[in-house]
Amino acid sequence: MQKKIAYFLTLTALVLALSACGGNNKNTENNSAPSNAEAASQEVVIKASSWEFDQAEYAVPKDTPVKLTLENVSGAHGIEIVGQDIKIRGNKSEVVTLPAGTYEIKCNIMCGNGHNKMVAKIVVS
Ligand SMILES: [Cu+2]
Repeated sequence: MQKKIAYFLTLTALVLALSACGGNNKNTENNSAPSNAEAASQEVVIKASSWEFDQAEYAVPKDTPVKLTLENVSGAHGIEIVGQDIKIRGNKSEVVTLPAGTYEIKCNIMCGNGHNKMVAKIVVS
């Protein structure tokens, strides 16, 4: 249930971000759901091809909203940040904020022979 709500909020934030034409300055002072869609300080692009990611490790600043973009160079792939309930499928972006640590990412779309080899790390510090 919690996951569905989080997913819905993310989706809503994305739709708002896409449809915002500058006039929507709604300040969400809601402690439980910080609006971080507009505050991403940087973008981290993860390029996926069959069957590997373009880097073994991706560096991300801790506790900072970062726009995570998945780019499929060849094949159809997704990413899942293990233990963080963050999933991106296809050529999409998501703003994420991660606490310090090292996280495993893996492809979450069954993409063929090398699917199981599609792993990398996100190092948050
Ligand atoms: Cu895969």
